Amino acid sequence: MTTSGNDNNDGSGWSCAFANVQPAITSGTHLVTAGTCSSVEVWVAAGTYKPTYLTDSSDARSATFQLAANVELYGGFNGTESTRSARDYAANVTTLSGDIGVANDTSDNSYHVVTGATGAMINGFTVTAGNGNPWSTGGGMYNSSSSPTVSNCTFSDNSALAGGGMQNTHSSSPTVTNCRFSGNSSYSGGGGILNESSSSPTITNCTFSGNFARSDGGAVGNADSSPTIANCTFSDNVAANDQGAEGGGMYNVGYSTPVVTNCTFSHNSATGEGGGMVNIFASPTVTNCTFVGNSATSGPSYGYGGGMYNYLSSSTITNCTFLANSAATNGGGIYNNASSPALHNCIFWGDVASLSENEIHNYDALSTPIVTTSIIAGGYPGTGNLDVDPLLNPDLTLQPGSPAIDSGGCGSTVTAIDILGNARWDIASVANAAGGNGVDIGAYEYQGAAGTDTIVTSFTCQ
Ligand SMILES: [Ca+2]
Ligand SMILES: [Ca+2]
Ligand SMILES: [Ca+2]
Repeated sequence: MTTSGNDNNDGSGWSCAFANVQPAITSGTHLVTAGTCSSVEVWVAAGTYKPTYLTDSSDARSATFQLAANVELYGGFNGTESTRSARDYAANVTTLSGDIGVANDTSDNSYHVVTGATGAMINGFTVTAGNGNPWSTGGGMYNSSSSPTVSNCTFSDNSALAGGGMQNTHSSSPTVTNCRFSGNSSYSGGGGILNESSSSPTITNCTFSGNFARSDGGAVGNADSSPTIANCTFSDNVAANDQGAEGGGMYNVGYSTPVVTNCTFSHNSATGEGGGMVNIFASPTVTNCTFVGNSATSGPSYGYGGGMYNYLSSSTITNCTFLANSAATNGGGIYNNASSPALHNCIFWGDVASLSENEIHNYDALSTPIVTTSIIAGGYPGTGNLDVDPLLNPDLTLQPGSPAIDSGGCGSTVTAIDILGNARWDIASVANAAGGNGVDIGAYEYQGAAGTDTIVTSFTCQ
């Protein structure tokens, strides 16, 4: 379909394309229902498209792109391609815009630009200008009891009561890959994405930047939800209000147990607690991640846990690097309240707290983190811990001679690859930690110097 098409066409080729997306989805659904096809691809040429499907015939703002099972929506064509692989979605920007009604006036825009469906796919679009406010969630995309596949999409400048870019609710677990969430905002939680009510998407190779939540979870909020998040970056996201918002990068609450691997959290901020991540009644598994320059900003009543804030949480944190995070009060690196995370093979260095405990602050006697084979500025009790400059490069990789090299310990959460996907390995000339097998401390494994360093074993470290 193209912006110059006609909805009376049959959509079988570029010369007889539809003009709007929804008639193409409907036509595709008919083909699937009739048994003509098991699935249908809808190809959409560059341009800007507005939603036409009303979920409430009395409310123009209910207009949405309603996805359908087995109808795969692909954007990014120039309108001449004969194969899907010939499209270039970066060059041929294909926008699904919720800016209906008065142009550039968001107050009359669609509540949800896109509404998902299980078995549906959306791939290669920019989704923008959704506005769920004041009462709706999921400004960019709304998934309720539906788990579509979302790939190669940009969600930008959407807003909602919650889940500004995307809301996943009632057991919705979409697969979200190679997507970008920027400039989305929510009045309450989850500026970029809010997952709630047993919704546990798989989110891979995504970036979250410049999203905002007025309450909790500038980039991502998880409530009773346990997404799997890998190879993602969270930067410059903000949770802010004057009452103490939490989790600039990620906010986990209510028995959520997300698995977060190979991710970076940098320069996120929260006015209340946890510039990088907050865990409340929630215990994520965080592996091979970096927390750099995140901040909890508002003292004296708030500002706890620049990198991470834990309350009634027992997170498992392995091979993570905390650097230059800051707290306006306590716990520049991490703040534990009735929480005892397991910190294994981690670096806490150069974090700053205005009042006390630059690196690890334990608020009460119930907070007894187990810290092992880690480098902690100022030291920390535990097996194999070091208080020595980890010799980090500006990109957080290890310099030659770093004391982090081969100083990590084994364990079930130690992975055979690091944050970059490089192998973890044992350098012959460097002594290993007691009980270790050559794994380094921190998110990055030192890759050695060619002709100098020798791998002495294949890596097994359980
Ligand atoms: Ca408008
Ligand atoms: Ca090593
Ligand atoms: Ca060694």
